[in-house]
Amino acid sequence: MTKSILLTAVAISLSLGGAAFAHDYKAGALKIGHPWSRATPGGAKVGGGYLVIENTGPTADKLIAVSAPTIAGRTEMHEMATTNGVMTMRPLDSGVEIAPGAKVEFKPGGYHIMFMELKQPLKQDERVKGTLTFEKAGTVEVEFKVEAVGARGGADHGAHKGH
Ligand SMILES: [Cu+2]
Repeated sequence: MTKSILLTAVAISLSLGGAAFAHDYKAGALKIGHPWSRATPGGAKVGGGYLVIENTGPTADKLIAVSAPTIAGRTEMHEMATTNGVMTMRPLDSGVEIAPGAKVEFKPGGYHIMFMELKQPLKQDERVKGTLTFEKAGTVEVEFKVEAVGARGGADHGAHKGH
């Protein structure tokens, strides 16, 4: 069953300049806050993507796909967790639900977006175009702001070396 989807993606404050500005998007009742990524070393084949999704509406929605074809051959959603002291990561194949009133954070060490098969290194201060697809809210175009290599640092992506 295909429904036509009314989508509103509103980019706010993108034109203010300066490195530290947050940027936000809207898709129906969903608020998408500050998509960002991290600069990658030259040979890296994967990069991370992070953002916050808040559901201000009365019904649940689900992030079912992310893509960024200009930089990545494919893009997945993953969950990072520590089990018995070992960092592991698993693909979130069925997507990530955002319950009514909930705020889901994609951040280093937790849920994250993985840009795989990188076509070029991600450079600090670049903006990377991506598309988020929600079950109900439809598709939303966003830009991931590339921050410094160690942004919100930590050894959180060590487990990705095996990708
Ligand atoms: Cu991952």
